[in-house]
Amino acid sequence: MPLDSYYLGFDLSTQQLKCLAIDQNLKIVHSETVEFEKDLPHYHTKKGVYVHGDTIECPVAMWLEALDLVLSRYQKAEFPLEKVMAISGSCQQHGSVYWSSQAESLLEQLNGKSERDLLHYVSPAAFARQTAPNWQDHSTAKQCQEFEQCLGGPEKMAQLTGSRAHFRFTGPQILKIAQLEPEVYEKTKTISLVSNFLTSILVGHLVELEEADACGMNLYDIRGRKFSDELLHLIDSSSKDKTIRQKLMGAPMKATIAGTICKYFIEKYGFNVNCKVSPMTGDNLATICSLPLRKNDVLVSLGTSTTVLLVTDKYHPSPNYHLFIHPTLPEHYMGMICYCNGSLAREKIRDRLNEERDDNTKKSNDWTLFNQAVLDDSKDDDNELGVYFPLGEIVPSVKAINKRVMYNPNTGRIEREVEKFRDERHDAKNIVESQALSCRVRISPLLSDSNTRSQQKLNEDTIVKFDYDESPLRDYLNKRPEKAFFVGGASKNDAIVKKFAQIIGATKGNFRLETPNSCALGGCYKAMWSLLYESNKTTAPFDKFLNDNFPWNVMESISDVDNESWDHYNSKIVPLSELEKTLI
Ligand code: XUL
Repeated sequence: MPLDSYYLGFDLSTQQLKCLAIDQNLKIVHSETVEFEKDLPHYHTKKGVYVHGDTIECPVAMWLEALDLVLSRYQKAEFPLEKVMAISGSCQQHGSVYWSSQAESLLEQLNGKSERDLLHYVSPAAFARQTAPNWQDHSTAKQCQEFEQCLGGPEKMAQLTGSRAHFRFTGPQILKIAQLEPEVYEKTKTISLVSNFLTSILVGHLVELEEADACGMNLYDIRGRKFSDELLHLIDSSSKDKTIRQKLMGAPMKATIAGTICKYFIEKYGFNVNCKVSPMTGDNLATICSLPLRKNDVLVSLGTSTTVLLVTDKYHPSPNYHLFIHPTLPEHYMGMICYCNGSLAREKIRDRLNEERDDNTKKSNDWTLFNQAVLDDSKDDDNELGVYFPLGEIVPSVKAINKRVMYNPNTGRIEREVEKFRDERHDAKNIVESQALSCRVRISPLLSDSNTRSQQKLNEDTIVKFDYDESPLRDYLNKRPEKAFFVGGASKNDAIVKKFAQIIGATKGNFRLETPNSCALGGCYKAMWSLLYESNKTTAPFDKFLNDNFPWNVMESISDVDNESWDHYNSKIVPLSELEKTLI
């Protein structure tokens, strides 16, 4: 590659289109963002979407305008777009675009013309529907039921497609459109996700779905690596599912390069004629490409909600989380666990502790008391456990509830429920412990065996149950992630992150970093590696390439590997399982 090569990563999310550029040393060199509500007010979206009751959608034309606008800002900044060697990116998952029969010929114009803008060439005639259902839509309860009934329940659904049926997933969304808008469905020649919509515009013709993102549809048989005949048939039984199969353009794309950028972008913005486009993927999938995550590594995002992403080669699906094919590592999957109760639940306890004080920390969002309590290792709470779900929880799937119990440390069995603990401060420690422990036991079935064994005397034959998994305690005692990466607001809190690190128990280190650009950056790295790999400039698989080239100095190495603490928390696995059983 020429020495000054650049790589672009898009992030087409709910509220904005970002475009990030890195150089060949993986350094971020430029960024431009178009905010939909502010920069494109004529679409009248609120936070990027239209909300009508449970139905949430976005105008597709807005994305086309945003693409021209973000690239014109690059041009205005005199960024050398002719030196961009490859492009990829991240798009909101699950959204779907309904193309008309004219789409292909209209896109074809992008291979010759560039005087007008994308909107002029493509919209509205290329679309059978002017809006795309958005991932926040929750209007498909009926269709989700039909999906799960078709296969025989949530477990069967998760087994086949990596997730149980979800309102936002594209299969139920397409079924809803086929049922409620039959004329639109009829007029639709091609259906794409947001990811292959953007790839198609950049290469100037319709391209197939990207395989990892296709796992967010409830339609893809992940192990068979093909669409499920039964589920396609459920959407469209008219011609033995042939029509829907054609609409989805046959099998998803597995290639690392989707094509070369089309003439429109070369002539209008000065892109290089050889600039390659690697398929865009979903935002969470792009996020794992933004960090040097390898098999058995885990990313914990401590935000309003807690999200855990991990790389695994074990296909162990559950109705409580998601598995997707990994976008860049063959034979690997990405696990995604989403919890509802993260920061807000912790803040409630922090505020209560502060209220007890009569100095000026009272209402100041001050974490001092909370953090002192979290790090208090006098172990005077070793027979206590609490779960704190002010909002209904996804994992475990239960209604809003707070529950505190005392258990017998010798057997792990619950002895009694209590209104309060002996000391209110114990709530701070217990909430962080039970949140982290919940992450730990849920990732466990997705991890390979490690060599560590518990030093404690525990009855390893005791059966523990978490959600749909029932297995002996022993299965949880020798599974540890290798590296753990902490991101999101609460990762800045030393006490919270330290406790999470102790309990999750990574064997090769804990890291913390700020990731304002993770989706777009994952796109940049995917673009760069795909091009180098395709052109034989590297033979390294994606994870090795990124580990070798990653700017590790952006990362803070936090708390050393702490085997003693990890072992200590093994004794709370049985009590947590027992406590969760009482919530259902
Ligand atoms: C993932 C999901 C969201 C959207 C947001 O399943 O629905 O993360 O992708 O962009």
